[in-house]
Amino acid sequence: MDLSSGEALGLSLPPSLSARIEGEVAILRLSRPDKRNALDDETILGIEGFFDGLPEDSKAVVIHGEGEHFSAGLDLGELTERDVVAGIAHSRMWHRVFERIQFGRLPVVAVLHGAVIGGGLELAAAAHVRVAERSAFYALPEGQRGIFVGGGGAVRLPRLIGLARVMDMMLTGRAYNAEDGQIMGLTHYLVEPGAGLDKGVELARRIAANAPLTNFAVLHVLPRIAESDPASGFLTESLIAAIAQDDEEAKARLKAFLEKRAPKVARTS
Ligand code: 1HE
Repeated sequence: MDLSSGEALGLSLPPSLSARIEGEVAILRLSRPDKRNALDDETILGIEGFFDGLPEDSKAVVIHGEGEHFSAGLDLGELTERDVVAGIAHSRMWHRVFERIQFGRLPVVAVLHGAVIGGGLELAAAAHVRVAERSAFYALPEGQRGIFVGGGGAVRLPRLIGLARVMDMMLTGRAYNAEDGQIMGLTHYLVEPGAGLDKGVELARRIAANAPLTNFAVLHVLPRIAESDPASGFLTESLIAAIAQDDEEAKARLKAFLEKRAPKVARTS
């Protein structure tokens, strides 16, 4: 896909970010390759600005990185002079922005390649679908750097890959490769180098074609059900199922299937 054909998004983003529109899909690129897409405050706040400024008709988002790496994580150059109070505020700022991704209006696909480290992995964990190119590798070198994850990784990563793995990664600095990440369920799709963005946009288009209420329920209701006690979860599931099926969009889609106007589920090879 020729991404340069996409329409530039008229947002004022920092130089470390760029954004384009491909129909219903908005594409955000981390564009600071000389610093391996390290995430400084300006970039994190720029990500927030991107999500705040998305056009009404955008239906899904893809995030990817320019250059050889997705992201080297927190910009370590910004860290040295921060005291405890400023450190808490900084981490809470990351939390706010990444919550905006995870619990925002639109499904987000992250396309990962090269280094996906520290805060870069935390950013990826806030997305809803993750595509990895075979070059991707994952690490949490916070132990070696004398710091701790601060972008929600302590909450999101154990839920994705298990507490034991996250402990090992943080204690020993172990890195996992793209195949490992796929096997452990960190990523959903594994593709050849250079094929990630096309795959991410293809998935985002498929997601954008869903009924809006279903996408809302998957983003906002499903995670709450998964975290709740089973009795509350079952009840909430019944409520959202009833609300979704009552929507005109659902009725039209079900009718289309019954009248053989909608595609069947394709068997996988
Ligand atoms: C950086 C950063 C960064 C690179 N902050 N400047 N993250 C880390 O501990 C990862 C640190 N980075 C690396 O291990 C490597 O840079 C990479 C494996 C990602 C890439 O290696 P390479 O050989 O391609 O690049 P490089 O030569 O190491 O780096 C190129 C430049 O990017 C260089 O700057 P230059 O001015 O000398 O050219 C590096 O200093 C710079 N650079 N990574 C600042 N992270 C919310 S809490 C989250 C906590 C964390 O994220 S901890 C994990 C931090």
